[in-house]
Amino acid sequence: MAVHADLRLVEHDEDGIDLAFRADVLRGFGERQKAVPARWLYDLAGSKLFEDITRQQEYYPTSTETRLLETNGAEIARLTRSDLAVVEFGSGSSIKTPLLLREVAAAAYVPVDISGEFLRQSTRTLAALFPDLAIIPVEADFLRAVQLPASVRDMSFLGFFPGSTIGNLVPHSAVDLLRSMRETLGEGSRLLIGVDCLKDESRLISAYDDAKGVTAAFNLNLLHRINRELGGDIPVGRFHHVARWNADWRRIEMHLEALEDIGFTVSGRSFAMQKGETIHTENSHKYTPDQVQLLLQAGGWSPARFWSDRSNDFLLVLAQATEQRSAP
Ligand code: AVI
Repeated sequence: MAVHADLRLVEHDEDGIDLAFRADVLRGFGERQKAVPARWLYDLAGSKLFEDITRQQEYYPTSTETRLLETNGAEIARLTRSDLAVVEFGSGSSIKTPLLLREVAAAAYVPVDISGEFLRQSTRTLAALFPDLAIIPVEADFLRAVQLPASVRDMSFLGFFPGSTIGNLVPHSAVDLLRSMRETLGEGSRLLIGVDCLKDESRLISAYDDAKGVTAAFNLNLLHRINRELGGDIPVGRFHHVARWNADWRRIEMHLEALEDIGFTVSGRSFAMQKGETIHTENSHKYTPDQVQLLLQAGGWSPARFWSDRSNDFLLVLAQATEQRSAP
């Protein structure tokens, strides 16, 4: 087993409060349309609930992408080099990673994730599955360029960004992220990315509002987290989960809707919400293949190969870092 710690610390105040979390919540609650960045949905409980979502029958992206990786793994391996370091962005529990690591000739695996606890857990699981692989976790916000550990710097890199997490960013931030990944991985690198495609609205709504209420619990967990970590007294039971299709932006939006007029405090600041008012907690953009191509190109990546399922529900794309040269 080769597990190296290269963990960066998130900034906390003297009471152990995550300063970035508090700043985002207080700013977001002060806006006309209340909103909290979706990254805060993923504490340990949120990450576990998300894993549970991926097992719900209505949530097709995970099963579809898994099949695409299983079916096309050998071809992906042929299109990538040996002495490879697989760098997974937002690795979470690294559930799909074994599918890739079994196929490509990887000498090292670098999971990059903001959740340290989750990162450590998944690192242990993968180390047991791949005893000869160097696993070098990096606790960092992958939305910015990340400095890769010195021990892998001479390897060729395959970025791995499955799950259509790119869809959780508004398009201009998605392009910024692709550029950051290009900066992190550098010249000659490749990126394997999964993107959820535009489809029938009713299927999308049930995928984000499953019958067992797992997505609802995932969304409401954010309020529990705020209460627990930021000293809040939000009456969680007076909110409910809403999944909406926004046709202009071609995205599913998750909101937490107040069921009655309420008041609460967070970190000593008071907030009020009227019945029907919402806190916007997540966007999940859905793209056509042409839009995926444009997004990647704008982010500094040249798509080399697209794989899709029969119903074109989901796309897996292998792209290479576009050579940097002057424009004509
Ligand atoms: C992580 N991300 C790609 C999921 C999605 O489908 O947008 C998050 C999610 N939210 C609710 N269900 C799933």
